[in-house]
Amino acid sequence: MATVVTKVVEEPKKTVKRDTLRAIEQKIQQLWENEHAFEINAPTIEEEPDDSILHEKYPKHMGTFPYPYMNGRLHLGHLFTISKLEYGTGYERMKGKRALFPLGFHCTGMPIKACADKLSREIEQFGPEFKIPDQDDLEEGVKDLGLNDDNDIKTQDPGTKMISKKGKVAAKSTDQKYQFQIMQSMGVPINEIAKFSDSNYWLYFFPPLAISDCKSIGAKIDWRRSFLTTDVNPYYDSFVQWQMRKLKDLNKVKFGKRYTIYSPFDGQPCMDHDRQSGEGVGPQEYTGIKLQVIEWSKEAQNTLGSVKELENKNIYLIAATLRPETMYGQTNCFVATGITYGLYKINETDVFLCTYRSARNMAFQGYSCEHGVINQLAEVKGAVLIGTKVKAPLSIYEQVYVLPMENVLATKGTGVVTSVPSDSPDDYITFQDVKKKSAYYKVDPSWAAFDPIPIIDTPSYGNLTAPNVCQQKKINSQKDRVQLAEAKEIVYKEGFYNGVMLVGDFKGKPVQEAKSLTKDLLISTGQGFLYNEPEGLVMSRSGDECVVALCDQWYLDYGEEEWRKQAEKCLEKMNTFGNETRHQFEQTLAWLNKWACARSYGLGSKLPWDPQYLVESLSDSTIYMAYYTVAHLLHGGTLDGSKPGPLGIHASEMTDQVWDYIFCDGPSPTTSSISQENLDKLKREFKYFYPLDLRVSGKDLIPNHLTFFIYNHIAIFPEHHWPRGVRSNGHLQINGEKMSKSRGNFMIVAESVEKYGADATRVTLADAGDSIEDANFEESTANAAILRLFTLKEWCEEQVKNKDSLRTGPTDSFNDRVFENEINKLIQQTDKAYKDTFYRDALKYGFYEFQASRDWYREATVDEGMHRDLILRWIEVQTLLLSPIAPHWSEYIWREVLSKVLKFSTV
Ligand code: ANZ
Repeated sequence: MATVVTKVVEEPKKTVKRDTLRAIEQKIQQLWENEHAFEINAPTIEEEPDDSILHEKYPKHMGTFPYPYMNGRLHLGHLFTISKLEYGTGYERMKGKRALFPLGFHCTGMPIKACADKLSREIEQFGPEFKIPDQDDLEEGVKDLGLNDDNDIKTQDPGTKMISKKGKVAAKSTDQKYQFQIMQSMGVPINEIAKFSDSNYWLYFFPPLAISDCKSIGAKIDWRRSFLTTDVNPYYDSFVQWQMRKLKDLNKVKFGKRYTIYSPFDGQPCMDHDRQSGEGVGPQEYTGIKLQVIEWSKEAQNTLGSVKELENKNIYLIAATLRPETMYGQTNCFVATGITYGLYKINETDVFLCTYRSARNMAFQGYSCEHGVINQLAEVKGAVLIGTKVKAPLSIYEQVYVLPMENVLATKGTGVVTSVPSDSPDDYITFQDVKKKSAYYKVDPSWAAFDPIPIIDTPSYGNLTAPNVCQQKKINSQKDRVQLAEAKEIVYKEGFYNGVMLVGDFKGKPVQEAKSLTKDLLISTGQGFLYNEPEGLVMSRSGDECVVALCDQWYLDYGEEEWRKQAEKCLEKMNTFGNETRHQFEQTLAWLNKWACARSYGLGSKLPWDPQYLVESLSDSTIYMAYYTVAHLLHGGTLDGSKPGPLGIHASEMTDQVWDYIFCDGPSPTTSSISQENLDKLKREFKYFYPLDLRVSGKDLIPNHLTFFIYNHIAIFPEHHWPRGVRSNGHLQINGEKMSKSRGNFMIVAESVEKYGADATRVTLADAGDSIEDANFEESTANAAILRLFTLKEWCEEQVKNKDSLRTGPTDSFNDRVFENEINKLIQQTDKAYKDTFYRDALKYGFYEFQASRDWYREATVDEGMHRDLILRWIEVQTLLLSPIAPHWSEYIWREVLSKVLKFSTV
């Protein structure tokens, strides 16, 4: 207690309560450590040889939290999700189960490597002490290095993503533009930073901090089972390789060309976790329409006529469309007068006219002379192109003209829009506008002297859907953007669901069928091609705007019908602790398909059959919960598996046969050097702890990690080992505002423990909210919790000390009976809340209302006095009800105040 006294002297009033609680917490944590309180084992085979009655006789609970990504410290966002599992584990333990909570550390993927590589470049520039010459040089240097202003240190892991996405640890507003500055802001001393240019250094730096952070909060984690991912750990590496080979044997991993979001700068696909922005954005497929130039406008002739490389070439304006079936009704083509277009050499005969952005995408999709290389021959402003005569594929009109449009987006498609006024409200209104004000638009009236052509018949709006809807909605100008957007939605839906083709090769067919038939026709006749681009802006962590590339890839065939059906079956039986989570899973399963599972840059395990690739980070993290069940026996004592664990098994002995035996009920390995006894020990741990009872995570992970987790489990494990529960939570705010480091609204775990202590932090997190909506960590609640826990501790101590002065005899006065009844009722309500994982309710019934019941009793019995047995029972029950949330406090009261003999941690 000496430390407490010194602190009291230094800061007498403010922190004495917190410091008293913290001193207790540290003492309790030491006891837990000494007693190995959270090391949970399966019953040994000697204890119970019969597998079939294991769970019944020795109930268990296994819960996991997505292993955090090791590029920084754990913060309150991590802790919020961890806390849900913590409370659950504490509760299950109290219910007499062997409740296991293991935690590993994720190091797979690009971010750590990317940061380490950036540091290497900065060391080259500034030396290992990072001496920046002056501010101007700094700015220049930033440009040279291609660093991004918004250089966040977003954590990559599933469990942490929810925070980093919202609260960017942006260097921007804090003026930190270099990686070394970001490291400084993370508390790394300047003379240590150079060490981080070795990516391995991160793997040994952050995990011990994460462990001490978790310990400081009192987490019930069995640390013997922890590990690092990637090939630094040969045991985990062997596990991942086994998993990948197994998936391949099951025909779940395939190879082929796929449109993939890709960073040209990084030279590889850019998956969600490698992105600075644009998470969840995928490729959007368009049909590229080739409108061949027949005659340049005068101005275009002047500008381009002299360009040698364009001579004798087929020049096409390229329009991107989502509605290839409407091409029969093209009346003109639109460009924006202000956009600069390029003319790009595609091959020896063809030149495409489009935006640079789209040419860059095309260059990675087979439309350039050399893969990924853009060959621009000339450049021209849209205004110059007006009046150019083109041949529009399939159009009823032989030739049409290029006209101006205001609403063309430079960031979508090719910047060239082919116009079908019969079925596009935007096209119709713009076309009318240009017709009416041809002089204003500097358009020769003959260029716009084309009528909309009826090409699709619809029941509600006839055969000129767009003009009819525009008239109904009284839209007159290109500027009525809101109404135009509404009209567009109506017209698209009506055309797609109810439209029938009136003209062309698929006359009489419904639009739904004609769409892809027309697309195929355009492509097979060379008048069109598939063009993909990201459906929104995607920036890679290296600050590069991503494109869609057609890549040869290994991919997991998620979405394959049989596999998906099984996933749905697994979901049906799973507890999702609320319908929101279930619905999100259902939605994801409906659209999720092929997932590229290999990449060439970063850290990880090699793809066993194609070792030029690494298994990417969302693919090596799907069934590792099973690995926890045996990790301590394989390499307990080291995170990186550098020494064999208690069974003396070497990583090289972990063959596929051995993994199959442990996890998949495979036959006894024929050639294994591991003794049968040890093999059975491993298998027993797995059989006991699996299936996984609960996976807790942020809701962001439902569309990727958590769905992959289901898919992989069902592929690899028999049905009785499929996961039983997933609980997802919302984002954590602090004081009602998004967590954001740049705005100072951010707290790492260590800070919170320092400021409020472990239990008050835990109480506040329990109070923060349980739904899938955003939760809120209120600092005032944390302060109030300190006060409440402290006062209650004092009160309990006092009651126990003076118990002889309390009333004895029968406990049957009216007040006694009401009080007892209240205690019993609140026990039931709290128990239910814990069971349903509604921790705010557990806190409400088991702490706030529980105290109110005592307050009431205290006042009601002013005359008769409180009954000793009831007060002692109340204290005991309070200790138990609060223990999952404030375990240190409870353990202290249990052991030191109530002097219980039985260790509380094993209650
Ligand atoms: C022909 C067509 C016919 C179209 C038709 C629509 C209806 P959404 O659905 O919003 O993704 N478009 C293409 N690039 C554009 C750009 N850079 N700026 C503005 N509009 C552009 O839009 C896709 C449609 O928007 C495309 O399909 C194209 O017009 C237009 F009856 O092509 B459509």
